[in-house]
Amino acid sequence: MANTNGTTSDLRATFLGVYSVLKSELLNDPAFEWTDDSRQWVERMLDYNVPGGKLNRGLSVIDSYKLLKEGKDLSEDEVFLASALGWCIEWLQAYFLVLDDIMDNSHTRRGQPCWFKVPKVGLIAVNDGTILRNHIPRILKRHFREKPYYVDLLDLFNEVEFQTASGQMIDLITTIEGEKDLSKYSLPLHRRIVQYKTAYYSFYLPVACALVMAGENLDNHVNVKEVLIDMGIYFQVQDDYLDCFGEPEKIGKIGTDIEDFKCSWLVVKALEHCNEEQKKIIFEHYGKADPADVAKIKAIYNEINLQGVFADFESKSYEKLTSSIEAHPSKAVQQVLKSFLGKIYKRQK
Ligand code: GPP
Ligand code: MG
Ligand code: MG
Ligand code: MG
Repeated sequence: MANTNGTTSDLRATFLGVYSVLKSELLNDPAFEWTDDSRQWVERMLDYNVPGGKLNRGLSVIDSYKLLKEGKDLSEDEVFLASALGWCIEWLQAYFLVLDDIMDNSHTRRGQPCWFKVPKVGLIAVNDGTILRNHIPRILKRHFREKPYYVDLLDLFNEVEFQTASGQMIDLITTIEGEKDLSKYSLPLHRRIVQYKTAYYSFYLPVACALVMAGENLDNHVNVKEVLIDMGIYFQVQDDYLDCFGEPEKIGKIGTDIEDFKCSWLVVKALEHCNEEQKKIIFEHYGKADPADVAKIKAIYNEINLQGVFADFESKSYEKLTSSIEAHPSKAVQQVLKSFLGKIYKRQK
């Protein structure tokens, strides 16, 4: 049975089964002298932070690998390996989110308090992030060491992590206290931030993992990468939109972009569409924690119908992405990209 993500519930169950295997390997890693306390801490930390999301990135590795194999049935071993790579991306995502929530001073994530907000966790979460990050090469070493593409995988994860951390850096330094300057917020700056902080790890990485596992050389797939980066940018614009206009119960988090003075797509578009009077109000009240300031910004977003501006962007992006996908010579690759786009178009969470 296919659910709304186009993934069968069977596949999801298999994928979750692989999580249990990987977790138990990590909790018995011979490189550390475990105690009951330490094992329990890591197990609780993993269960809290790794499997609770939509799992889109992880499941996409298996979906993409299948499509690249053009309908041939996958062996049990191939399903396990594609799932393990999918989980490496989910681990990477967990690591990013644990730290991002501290940096963004967020409250909730996936419908529960952010990990650093949990009693007795606090800034231990920083080290937990480091542990999560270190689990990735351990998973890869255990399951892929003998593969001819092992180095390519390590290199891919390293490159993508560097790109993401660099994107996060520019996301953060635009908000430095005392240097807040809305006049530098523009569409090109927004694009640069979101391309690096989101698109590589969320969109390029799952397909790149599947391509590497299928024996492909990534240098031969630059055009696939370009489409995925554009899709990732569209995805982060949706994230920025949902931060303000999404339902917290559906997206599982409470937005903080206005309070945090983020270079969000919404504020960039608001500055483009507002009149001088509204602009003055935005300059005065953006980036303040007081709910009264936030309400003033949201009122302007409504006055200038940002929801309509976004709806327009959404349909235009869909059209553009679809035509770039259809320009690709391989039908299998087209299917991979279309399945990605289908999963995120008009998403509410
Ligand atoms: C999403 O930004 C970007 C990330 C989660 C990457 C974080 C990278 C690190 C190196 C820590 P966001 O803050 O808009 O995401 P969300 O809205 O989910 O908090
Ligand atoms: Mg955040
Ligand atoms: Mg952030
Ligand atoms: Mg966000």
